[in-house]
Amino acid sequence: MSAGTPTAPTIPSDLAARAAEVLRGNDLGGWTKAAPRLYPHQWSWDSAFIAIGWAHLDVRRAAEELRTLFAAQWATGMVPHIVFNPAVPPGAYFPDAAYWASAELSPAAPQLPVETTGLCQPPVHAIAAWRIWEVAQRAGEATDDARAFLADLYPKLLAWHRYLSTARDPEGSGLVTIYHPWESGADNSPRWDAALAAVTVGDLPPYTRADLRHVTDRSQRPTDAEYDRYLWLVELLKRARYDEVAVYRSHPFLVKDVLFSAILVAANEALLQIAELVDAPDTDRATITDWVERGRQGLNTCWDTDLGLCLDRDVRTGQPVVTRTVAGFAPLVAGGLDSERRTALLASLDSRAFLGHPDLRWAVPPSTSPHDPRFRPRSYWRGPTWPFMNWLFWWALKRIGEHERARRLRAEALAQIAGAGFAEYVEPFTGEPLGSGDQSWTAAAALDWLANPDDAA
Ligand code: 2M8
Repeated sequence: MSAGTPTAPTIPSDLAARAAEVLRGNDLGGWTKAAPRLYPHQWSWDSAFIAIGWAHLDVRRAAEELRTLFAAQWATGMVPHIVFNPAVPPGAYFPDAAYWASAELSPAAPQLPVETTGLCQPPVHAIAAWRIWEVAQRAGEATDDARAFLADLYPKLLAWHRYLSTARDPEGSGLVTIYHPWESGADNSPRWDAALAAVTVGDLPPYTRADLRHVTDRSQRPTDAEYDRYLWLVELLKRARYDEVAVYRSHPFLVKDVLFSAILVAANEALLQIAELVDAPDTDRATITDWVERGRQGLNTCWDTDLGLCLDRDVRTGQPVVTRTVAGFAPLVAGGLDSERRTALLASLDSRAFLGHPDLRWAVPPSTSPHDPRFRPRSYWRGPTWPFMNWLFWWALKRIGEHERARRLRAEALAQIAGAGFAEYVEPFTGEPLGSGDQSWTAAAALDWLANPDDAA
């Protein structure tokens, strides 16, 4: 099936039931593992997408997912990228809680026994919280409980967004700085190659990777050289005791991440809706509105006319990061586009570099464009397609009124899940499922799409 061919996928009637089984299988009561073995902890942005899935099964359980995550929020407002599962034996996931030692090193970290990493991930949480509310409303479950959940979460979300808009953007650029590729969620994307190449790995204690025990085909996971750099960056963050000012002064990896920043813009718009619902003070609303505007202006400064994409910026060199990845479509997620920018972005999306590539098995965006020289179809964020990314772009297209494109993307993405199962990621040409099976956020995306057939466009 080529990208240009209209598809009429057959969606198995039990797909929603199977998706629900995946979530239930990964449910540890109050929070959900990102995947059964490869990811046995609670991941921040996975959790937000997972909550959307839960909303279709049990609104209270959906709310609980976010509540558990935010119980581990740092005093700085940061929502940590992983909240560790104390029941996981040492060595089963690496680097583990003891390695990060966040409570020992930083007064801002949550108190033991809660243990987390010292990094964060894209802020999709307000988007998820609002989606839960929408689902509850549709199901006639927009109860006092659901409203109380949003009222309770609102100040935490505000503190989270404030942290990102200040500590992570001391320049006031509207763009969020990440300290580590893990913060982008797109770990080994070519977006990080140049900044990582500039990192000199120092005296790193020996370590054993746990991921390769679960995914034995090494080509699907980051390389050892990449892992050395990931761990060296963690080492440096630990030496700075996770202190933002110290990190900003000395850290060798500081990059303005456009997709992260665009998600923050969209999340701020969701936060405005929540603010309205919970009757937050006008001053909060004015602040959030400023963040939205600043974020969009920041993204405007990252536009690359030749590629028709938005590019990350390396803070250390001041240079744009020239790559063709799905992150380049960040302004579609941020919204508020003028017609020229919108036309250019949609042309890039439809082009042979992305959805119009004739060899795609399903017309869903590859993480890295097959036209990028560093494209690798089986290697993690260097080419494969990611079901929850399809959800994010479907949601974004709908939000900006591109209903027909959203409808097509949803149909193709569902056909992919019907064909490849609840895989973590998928080879874009062959449709081979890669990484972990039974990945929670893949199941959550399926549940959200299947619960609302009228929501297709
Ligand atoms: C992947 O990242 C983790 C590190 O955070 C890993 O490779 O061990 C990424 O795909 C990330 O976006 C995701 O949140 C996580 C869990 O699904 O796995």
